[in-house]
Amino acid sequence: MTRTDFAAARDRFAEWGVDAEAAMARLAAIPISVHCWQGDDVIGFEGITAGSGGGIQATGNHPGRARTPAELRADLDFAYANIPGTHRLNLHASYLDSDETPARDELEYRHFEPWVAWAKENGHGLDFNPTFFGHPNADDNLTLSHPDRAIRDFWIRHGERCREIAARFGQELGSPCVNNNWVPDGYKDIPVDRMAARMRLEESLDRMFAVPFDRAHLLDAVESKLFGLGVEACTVGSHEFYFGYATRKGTLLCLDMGHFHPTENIADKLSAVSLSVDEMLLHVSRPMRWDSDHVILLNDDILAMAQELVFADLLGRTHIGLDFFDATIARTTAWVIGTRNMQKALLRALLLPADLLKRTERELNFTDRLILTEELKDMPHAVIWEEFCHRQDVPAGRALLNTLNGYQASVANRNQE
Ligand code: RNT
Ligand code: ZN
Repeated sequence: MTRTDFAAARDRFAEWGVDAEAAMARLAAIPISVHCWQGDDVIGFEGITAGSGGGIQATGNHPGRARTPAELRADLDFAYANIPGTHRLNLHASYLDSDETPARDELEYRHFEPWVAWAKENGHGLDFNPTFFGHPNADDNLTLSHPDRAIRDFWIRHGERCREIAARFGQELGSPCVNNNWVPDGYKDIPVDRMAARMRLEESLDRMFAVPFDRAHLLDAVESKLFGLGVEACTVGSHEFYFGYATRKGTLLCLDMGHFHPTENIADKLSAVSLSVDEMLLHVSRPMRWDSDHVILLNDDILAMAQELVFADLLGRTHIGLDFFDATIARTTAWVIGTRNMQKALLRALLLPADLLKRTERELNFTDRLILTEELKDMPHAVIWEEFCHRQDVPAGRALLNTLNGYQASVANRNQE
């Protein structure tokens, strides 16, 4: 690509009243919260090798899985170096970096200090998640809604410890830490007392969230789900449950793209939810037939969602997190391609003439709306993207292929015993 290519593309956008420079500047300022768990198939560093549990599953056995926090950080460093912009890391509580082996309800900030040091050094904000799965106390796929009070109390304590840790992350890094709560709770077969389960979940959450924290340090989020493996009949924390909870209690609502019926898209939900909830968290994912968490593609779902964020002016109160895990391909490549796809989708949205498009709809001119949305698909977005990568000093095209494969070759001999 030459400078002339870029200048020509920029002029074509300008003909539509779109400022490509401004679009790139906005994109550069949008942090994506990259999820640690793509790097090691959701296993974590507690020494439990049983796998993730809770109805979520990374499938595949590609060589190179990170086995230690140091390896995971090295992989992340590589990934970030190939993603334009400055981004956050989304950690799960099971990813502690410590010689100690604390129980989940004994976790403390010090068990995560190396992550904070690394984040400070690299300018990454940190987000956090209690880990309510992959643990003997979650074997029934019941945690915060478990009928046994002792088990509920254990998970409430875990949630409390995680809020303390997350708040400290936010304080240390000078950027609020989004602490997202997803519990696997549900029933394989048709329950007869959904109400009791939901009341227990609500009560546990209330206790967990009882201590107030400064919103400059900690933002609590809750994540709903439709169903999971082993909990096909009922999920206690359904969309209605958490939408209501977040609205009433003032937490963030996390919308995961894989957690709805297959023909629903959260692109349609964002504007609706945003009228009741102040801030939202996204888990950008790609469900295939079920909540399969495939690496996100630059497909219609992602494009529609990004367009909603831009057109409805929701970027300022939406935290964009990723949630996919594929172990059949190079894990660092999955991070890089998935995150770049989220950014490409945002860039395309930022390069649309929003006012012009909105006007056609206001004027009920659906014909022009159709002409414009379809014609604009052929605009030279790729040229702007390549220029953006170039300015941010990250590779694109064939250079990216070589870089990604070169790194994978360097980790492929990691022994997975
Ligand atoms: C599970 C949820 C949840 C997890 C992560 C690992 O269905 O999407 O967000 O994927 O917490
Ligand atoms: Zn999720």
